[in-house]
Amino acid sequence: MDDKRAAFNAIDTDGDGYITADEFKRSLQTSSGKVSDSNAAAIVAMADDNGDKKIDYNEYAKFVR
Ligand SMILES: [Ca+2]
Ligand SMILES: [Ca+2]
Repeated sequence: MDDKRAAFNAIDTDGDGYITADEFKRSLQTSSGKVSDSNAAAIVAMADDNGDKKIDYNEYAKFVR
């Protein structure tokens, strides 16, 4: 398993294959303190190519490249 996939799976805590703003916020909070709902949503929106408010693995891979 490559690092990017491992990182994606670590953020996708319910394992449905999508990172939501909620999951993203939780992952950031553990590593770097407080993140507001709107900040988490803004970051998700940045990576979200197809506008479904979730980040799938392809979008994630493109975002962190
Ligand atoms: Ca998920
Ligand atoms: Ca998406």
